[in-house]
Amino acid sequence: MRKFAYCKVVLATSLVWVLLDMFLLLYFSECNKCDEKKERGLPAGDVLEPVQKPHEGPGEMGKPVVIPKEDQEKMKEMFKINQFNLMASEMIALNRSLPDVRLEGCKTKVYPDNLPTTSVVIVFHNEAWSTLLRTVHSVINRSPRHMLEEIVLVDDASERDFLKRPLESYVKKLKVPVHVIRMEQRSGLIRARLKGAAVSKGQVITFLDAHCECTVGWLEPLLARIKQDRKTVVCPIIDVISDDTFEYMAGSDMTYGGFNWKLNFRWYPVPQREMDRRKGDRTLPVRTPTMAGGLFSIDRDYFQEIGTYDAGMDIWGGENLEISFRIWQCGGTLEIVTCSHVGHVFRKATPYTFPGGTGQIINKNNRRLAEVWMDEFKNFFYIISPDIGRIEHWLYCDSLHGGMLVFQVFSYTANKEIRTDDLCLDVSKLNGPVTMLKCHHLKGNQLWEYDPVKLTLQHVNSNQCLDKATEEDSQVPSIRDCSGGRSQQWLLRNVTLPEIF
Ligand SMILES: [Mn+2]
Repeated sequence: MRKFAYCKVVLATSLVWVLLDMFLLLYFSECNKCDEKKERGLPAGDVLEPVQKPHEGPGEMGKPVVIPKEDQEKMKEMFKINQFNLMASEMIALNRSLPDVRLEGCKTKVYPDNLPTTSVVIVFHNEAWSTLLRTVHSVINRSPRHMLEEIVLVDDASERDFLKRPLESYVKKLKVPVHVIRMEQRSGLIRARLKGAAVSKGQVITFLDAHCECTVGWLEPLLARIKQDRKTVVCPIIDVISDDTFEYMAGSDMTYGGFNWKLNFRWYPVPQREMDRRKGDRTLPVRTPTMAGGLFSIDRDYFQEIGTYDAGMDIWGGENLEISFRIWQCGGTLEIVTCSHVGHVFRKATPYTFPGGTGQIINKNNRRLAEVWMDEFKNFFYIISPDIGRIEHWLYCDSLHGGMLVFQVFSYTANKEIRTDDLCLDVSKLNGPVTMLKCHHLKGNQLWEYDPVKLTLQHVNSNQCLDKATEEDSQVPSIRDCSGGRSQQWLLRNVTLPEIF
């Protein structure tokens, strides 16, 4: 009887131990998710949320967030604050998982151990908590610790309270030094970036926007390229984070940066010559004429040597082309490193307000850009934007549309296209009206021969001449049999072009 009771005690205590073991085991295996739980907190509260399993939960693996019907009204209200779906952003973990969107050939590349360190400089103005901190966490979680010197957050005079004390105490707890620097008054992107660069210590300075997410392996190829050649300024491929759903969508390695004569930054397909130069290897960096501006890495000393940014530029606009022209004209190289992917929330409208309005600031910045870096090419800019300053009309058509005078400026290019921005004058049938189609550079229906004596523009494929729009049949010019009449005479106003033309 006593023996039986003894057995019961042993059995009961072992059961307790087994349960305790199981409890401990479960507790510690869950613990890697404890940090995640902490990081999901918004500044306002310590609301306990269920621990997310990785790759589940809203927005994990870069999946789109769907807002339930009943919250749609509130969602629309919140959208206005930052011009992106703030409600969706706040539902997503600050350290959400993302897919590995790199080309297969990138995943197996090996980089040297002794890469330079980088400081990551992020300028923000009234940024949302969730997007700003998601940027910071993605940098920390996806950068090798020994390459990351620090993160410098430069506050360009934000008004929101949570970006003051709460931000400072939050970043203090992170495992990488994060410094918050304040501009005393609204200074604009350039001056804020320069201040961030000045206080940072890494050999390389990496600028990021305040609503980005870095993906696995983003940093190593950027730093490796700068180590190879310190005069190379490098940009990652900029992936798209949807402003509506926060879905993560891989950007293309087949587009690079250019600009039009209004001095707007534009994406264009990577030309064949650049594919040939890389012998078809898409994992090699692409030389790009310009950068989008928000995301790039540059060697600290080289940044000084080229004179950094034009500090006379206000708020933003034009600074990305300015630094692109500066780099190329000061003996450097600008590249998109196709093995590096960073996501960015692209917005349809700017949430920022500027003294004097956005238009004026961008015009002023663009004038500085044109005057400093473009030599005679600046004429293209002034011609195409006559409201900006010295008005000088060159090949233009004026047409009346609903009582409003519309100026359109076309350039007759060395390839014999009649072009405005990236659209070309195209005609596809005899006696047909002209249309504007994307320039294909294959001549065909976009090839025009100008006769400087007869003043005609002959459409080569059809042998017909460009003729003025007639009152009765159309609003736009057409091609008709060449008659030598006045309605087929076109004056090309010249701009002085440099020797290379
Ligand atoms: Mn941005």
